[in-house]
Amino acid sequence: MKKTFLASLFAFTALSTVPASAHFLLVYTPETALEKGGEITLKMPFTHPAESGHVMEMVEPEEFFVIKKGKKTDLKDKLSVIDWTSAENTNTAYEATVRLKGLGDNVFVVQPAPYFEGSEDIYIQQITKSYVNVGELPTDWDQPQGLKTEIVPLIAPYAAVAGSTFSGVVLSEGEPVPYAEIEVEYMNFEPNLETNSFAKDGAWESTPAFSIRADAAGAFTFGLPKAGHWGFAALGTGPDTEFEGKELSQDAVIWIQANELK
Ligand SMILES: [Cu+2]
Repeated sequence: MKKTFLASLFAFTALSTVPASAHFLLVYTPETALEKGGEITLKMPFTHPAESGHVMEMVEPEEFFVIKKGKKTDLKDKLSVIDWTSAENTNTAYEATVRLKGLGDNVFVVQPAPYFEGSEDIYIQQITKSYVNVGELPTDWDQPQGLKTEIVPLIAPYAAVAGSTFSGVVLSEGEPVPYAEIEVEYMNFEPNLETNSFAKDGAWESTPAFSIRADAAGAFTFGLPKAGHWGFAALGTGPDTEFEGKELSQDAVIWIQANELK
């Protein structure tokens, strides 16, 4: 009896003790479902979007590309350095302006260089995907992109609905990751593409950082209480576990947009 109580107490503690500040690499554009193509700009700060928190210094990403109709196009020459400002600080980030041609899904992938997090004495590398659809033609969103680690959506990331759910499967080298630890955050402070900063006021007064687990098959489902952009980060699911003699957390990040039903 006592043991059961303690076990449940521990389970509760484990669920409710969530890192107050989760790191997320953004690959942000305001509208992820477009009627037609044209130029869009993606902003890529490495920061804490739920609280307009610390912006971490970014160096040039190792890879930046888009996949469309299964074809990979390198976009590294589109990257340029910007300064990103949060309520806490300003630091180096990246942006890219790209032209979307034709109908279908554009799957943007950033593989940043490992970032050294001094407070934890580890490197963090968040391999991040975001999706922009043109003309309501689904082409690529349900496919894995062959990344070292990634979250494969089971619901189109640009067509999720507020009040409904989002589901995905966590993969490491193409294989599901049972019971993967996933952090979920809401983009509470709207990014301003003109000023390269977060909005002053948040959509919510306080934003919980949600910590969930995938199931035995590496799949998870999360309810989306509010319209907007949601980030999911599977922690340490990549095959690389060491960088320059230190522990590396190679994470899989996906961004989705929950829409209000009209
Ligand atoms: Cu941080």
